[in-house]
Parts: sequence; structure tokens; C-alpha cells
Amino acid sequence: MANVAIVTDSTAYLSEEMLNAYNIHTIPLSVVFGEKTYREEIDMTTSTFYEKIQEVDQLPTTSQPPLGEFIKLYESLAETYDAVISIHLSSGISGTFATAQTAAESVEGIEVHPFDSEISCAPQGYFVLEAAERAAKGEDVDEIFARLEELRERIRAYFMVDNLNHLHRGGRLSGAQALVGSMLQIKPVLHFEDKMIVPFEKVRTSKKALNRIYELFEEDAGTGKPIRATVIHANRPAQAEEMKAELEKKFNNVTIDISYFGPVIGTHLGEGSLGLGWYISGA
Ligand code: MYR
Repeated sequence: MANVAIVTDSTAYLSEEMLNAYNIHTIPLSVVFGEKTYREEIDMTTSTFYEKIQEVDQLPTTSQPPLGEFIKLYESLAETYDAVISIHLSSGISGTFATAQTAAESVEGIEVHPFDSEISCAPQGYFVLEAAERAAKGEDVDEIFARLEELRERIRAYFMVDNLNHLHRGGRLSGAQALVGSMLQIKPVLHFEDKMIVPFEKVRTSKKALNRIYELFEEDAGTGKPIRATVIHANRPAQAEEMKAELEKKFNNVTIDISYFGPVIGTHLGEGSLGLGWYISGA
């Protein structure tokens, strides 16, 4: 039986409970306020982050985990495991995956296999939980990777921001040229394409954007197949609850959780952002 460790980074925003239940190891990204760096959810909680951004003149930036931290973590796992699968946020928006690859090449005593989720947040978590469940059953790296590639085909996620300037400022919005000029007036539905964030559809109001996301969700949920979904919010818990209740009322084949955009992703999306991720489960 193989003994594979599962590593992810903090931007999957998995609860402590899930991390412990599945024995998942995490490495934090950080937010930087002026001279000070805070590892998200270790040195700064999500609620403190959303309070702090109200008070500061200059908004934070973010940084990926240092190479040395990856090496330290992988080496510590060598004592217990045969191999590591390390699942990270999209390489199109962060250098985290590339750093994991460099660490994987230099670490001794254990084979490390980085996996580019090509997305982030709760949908990244779908990969992590799938991998962890399979690892717990004793599956080997090839079997787990095959399942993750297959899962990739089914995961969908769309999101909307209250203010596009955060994404633009952080340089994480591709195809932004088409939006510049009308940036403040527009509330596009966004998604990932080829590892990058691109506008999926340009819509003028948040209500229209949300309705469009619901329509896209219905393409899968309306089939009656079992769906696992997650409402993701940037400091909008009540709105997330409302979305969950609305979708649960409409579809009885859907299991919905609520997750959040923590400090690192919140820095780039801005407060008030909302997203919906899902996949057809049980396939
Ligand atoms: C870094 O400094 O390396 C981190 C950069 C993070 C960029 C985040 C951009 C927004 C991602 C939105 C994900 C939405 C998933 C549903």
C-alpha cells in the first residue's frame, strides 16, 4: 500500500477540521502591509484582515511561500511518507506552484509531485480533498493524479467582484484591455481560462452577474445529477447564506457549503466579491 502525503497551500481555505480529518499539510501564503508580512490564517485571521483593510491608507500586497519553507516541509514528510502530492493555486496567478517544483527537484529522501490546480480557493480544495481521500485508501501517486485530471474536467467556478481595480492593480486580470475605461461601471462574471483570470461575460450590474452565474450553475444542476457546490464570499456571510438557501430551495440534488476568500485572495479580489464553485460528484 502506498503512503502518500497531501500538501496544499493556504488559499484552498480548508477548515482546520477538514485538514485534521484528512491529515492534509498546508503551507501559507502571506499578505504584506507596508514593512510587515503576515502569514494568512497564522499571523492574521480573515476577519482581522477585513477589519485592517478599512483602516490602512495603502492596500496590502501578497507573497508566495519562500522556497526554504517548502523544502523544510517536504523534508519533514520524508520521515513518514513515500511520496508527496503538493496541490497549489493556479500557476497563472502565483509563483507558488513554480516554487513547489523547484523545491521538489532539490529535496532529498522523498519524491515530490506538484499539481497545478489551475484555480484557487474552494475549487482547489476539491482537488485536495479528493487526493486526501484516495491517499487514505492507499492509492499511489499515478492513481491519484489520474483521478485529479479527471476531476479537473468537471470543476467549474465563476466569480464577481465589487470593484475591478483590485484585480487590475495586482496584475491578475488578463484581457483587462477590453475593460479599461469602463472598469468602474462594469461587473463582469470572471472565471479561469488557461490558468488565468479572464472576463467570462461583461455585465453591468451585480444582480445580472449573479443571475448569469446561477444560469451557468443550472446547466449542471438542472441535469439532476449529484452536485457538490460552494458559495465563496469576501466578508459577505449573510449574502453567502442567502445564496446557499436559494440554491438549496431550487435544487434537491445539490450539496452546498460556504467558504471564503481569505486575506491573500481577498487582497486581489476586494471585499464584497462572491463566487460559486461546483462539480458533478459521484461520477
Ligand atoms: C501571490 O502573491 O503569489 C498570490 C497571488 C494570488 C492572486 C489571486 C488572484 C485572485 C484569484 C481568484 C480565485 C477565485 C477562485 C474561485
